[in-house]
Amino acid sequence: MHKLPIPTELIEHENQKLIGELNRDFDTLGEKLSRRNIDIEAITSRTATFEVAIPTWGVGTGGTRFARFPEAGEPRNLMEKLEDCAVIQQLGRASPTLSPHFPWDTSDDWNAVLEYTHALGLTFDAVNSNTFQDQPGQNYSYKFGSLTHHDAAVRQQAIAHNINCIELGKKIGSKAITVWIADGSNFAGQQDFTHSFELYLQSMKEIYQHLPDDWQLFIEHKIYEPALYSTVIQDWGSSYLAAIELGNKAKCLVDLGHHAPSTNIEMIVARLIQFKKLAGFHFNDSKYGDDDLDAGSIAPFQLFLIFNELITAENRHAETFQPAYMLDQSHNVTDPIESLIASASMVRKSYTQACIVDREALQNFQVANDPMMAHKTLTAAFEADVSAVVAMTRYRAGGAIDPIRVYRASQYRNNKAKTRPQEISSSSGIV
Ligand code: AFD
Ligand code: MN
Ligand code: MN
Repeated sequence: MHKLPIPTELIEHENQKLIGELNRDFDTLGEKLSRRNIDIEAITSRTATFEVAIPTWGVGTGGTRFARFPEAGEPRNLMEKLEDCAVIQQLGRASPTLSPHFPWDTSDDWNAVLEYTHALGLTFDAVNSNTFQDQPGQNYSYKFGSLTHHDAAVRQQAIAHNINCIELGKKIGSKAITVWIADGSNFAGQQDFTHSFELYLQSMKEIYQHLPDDWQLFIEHKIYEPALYSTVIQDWGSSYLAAIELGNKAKCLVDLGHHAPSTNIEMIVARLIQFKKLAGFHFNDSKYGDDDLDAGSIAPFQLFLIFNELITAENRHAETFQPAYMLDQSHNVTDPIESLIASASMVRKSYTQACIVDREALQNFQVANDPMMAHKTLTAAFEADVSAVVAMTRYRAGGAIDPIRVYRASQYRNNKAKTRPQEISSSSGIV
């Protein structure tokens, strides 16, 4: 095992100061839960199994379409991104996998990348293709679309890129590709909705043919942006239709920020689970659109309700139920490492809360047409402070009881600022 970025002694030293308090909080919670016939140890073991992938693009400072304010010590290449992901995992212990984005994550020595990744105790999750941006040296522009462009040559270029992503993914041990396209229109009348969807299906079928048997194809829908009037895969309906057309290996990925405000996302999740088409999630939070804020920072109840659907399915052992979980956020005003640690912890917390819902009581109240008690049963789980369980999973796995405190004490970013110079440009980032 490669030397991990944060000194183990520092984690132990900081944990020593907090373990007494954590044990007391854990015991108090254990006692409360036992009154509801819930064994805290069983819940803690279950929580420890919940993992969420880190996107390689998440460890850099994000940006809006107005500007990006890069920080000193930002990772400049895949190896440095890997190191930052290792910090997140070392302290938080909830995110041992990472999701690369091509061609952003290039390397001329994939063996070295793999060796370093494994030495840091990490592995690769789903790969992501990028046909929403032109790359230097590319023959054709994606300005007017990629997989759905009118010109077959542009579509072929986009298809070839996706196939290339699968090939790269095979080298690094991925088992899925996520396809999000920016194709759409800005003007009523600009695009023939039916024709563009036909072209999409045609292109995706070619990509699908190249999927290895044990791979999956994740379709990510998004209601708008950068296309502002219509997008080709605007919602879960189009995503579902495409997944059905393509076959069993194609599923629908839900990015929490990709819906109209006030959409009942947990219902979409329930439907996709019922019909075996839920691929997984890109977790983040939002108030207005694809805001890419930290998971659970604005609408924690919604996050809980989504996990409630997932746990319902997990408990039923829903056939083929193995969703992929990832954080997809843009950190514009915080240190990305801190935000990603906090977000991974937040999704674990929601998962834990959903695990302690008294499902038998809930079902009985539903059947008895008692909305008040059904609601109270559900919200009792949301109101429970299960942070001690989440902190205990970190501690027992060798992580930090208070990971942000240890991260700050480690001076990791300041030390990196000495070897990773600050980018001067203030170009716009991912929107
Ligand atoms: C864009 C999209 C989407 C996608 C990401 C990476 O909004 O969330 O997952 O790019 O491809 O931000
Ligand atoms: Mn996303
Ligand atoms: Mn997005």
